[in-house]
Amino acid sequence: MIRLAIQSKGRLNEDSLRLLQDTGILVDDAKRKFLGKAANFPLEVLYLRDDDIPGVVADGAADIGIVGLNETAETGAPVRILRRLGFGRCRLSLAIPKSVVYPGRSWFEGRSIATSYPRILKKFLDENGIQAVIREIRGSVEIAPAAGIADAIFDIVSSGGTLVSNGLREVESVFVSEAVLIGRENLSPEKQALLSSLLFRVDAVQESRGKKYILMNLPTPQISKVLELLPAMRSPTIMPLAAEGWSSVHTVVEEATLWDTVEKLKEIGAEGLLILNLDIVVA
Ligand code: PRT
Ligand code: ZN
Repeated sequence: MIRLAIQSKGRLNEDSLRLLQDTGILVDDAKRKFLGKAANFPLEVLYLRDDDIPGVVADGAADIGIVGLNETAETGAPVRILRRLGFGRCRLSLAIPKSVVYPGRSWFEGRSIATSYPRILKKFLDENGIQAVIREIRGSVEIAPAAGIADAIFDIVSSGGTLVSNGLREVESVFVSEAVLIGRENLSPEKQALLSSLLFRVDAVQESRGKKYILMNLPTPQISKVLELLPAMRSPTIMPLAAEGWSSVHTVVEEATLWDTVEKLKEIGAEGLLILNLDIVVA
């Protein structure tokens, strides 16, 4: 049995559960439950506040966890970053009142900065030789300058909307974060084997995301053009059609550039394009 800690509610909860679901592991979405058990994999799920996850994994109360890289860095817990998971993307930035002229980092010298991330902020200030007062506050950091609590803030930014609506301006982006899968050191051979099997599935899920499966018919002489057009297409499946001089080409394409690709394929004579959702790619 391997034990995974995930956020019980909040921004990472849904994506964490979806990742498990995509790996084919069935857990009940028991938000009010503390500990759940997967129906078809030797895995327990511990639902926690995100702040507690790195410590719980480091202590061994859980073996692995899904949490923001920001929380992992802030706690300084001795855990391994096993995988970057591509959701919960954000950054930790310094922001100042928007009316203030910003000459550069030296502006922070002698100022006070409100944050829930004192450790990451201190590292940045030390690296830049800046002496500033760190005021640690939990929650609603963005109101600190208007409330006269601090001159500036150091906080999570995603769209930037919260800063704007509080009259603040992002001036330094310090730390880039996303959800990560963390693990503790020294797993037993049994747990290590379960972790390897889980990572294998996670990698397959990640590999499949943002991709589509495309099938098309093409005049056979055009096949070399299709290979030029889709350099990512390492080994497309090419099959002759019953109609003389035509082939069927099947491959995987990136969803982000799907429509550009479709247009170009049409230009070189592709017909009967079929675009399908892709469940899993196992490399
Ligand atoms: O209850 P618990 O302690 O578990 O949750 P929490 O309230 O501490 O954390 P939660 O659920 O808000 O966030 C969990 C994690 O999601 C964070 O640690 C980050 O890794 C990640 N994440 C990604 C974010 C954001 N994006 C984000 N935008 N966490 C917080 N925010 C906040 C930000 O501070 C700002 O105040 O959302 C607000 C809106 O951001 P803008 O820039 O889009 O306006
Ligand atoms: Zn939290």
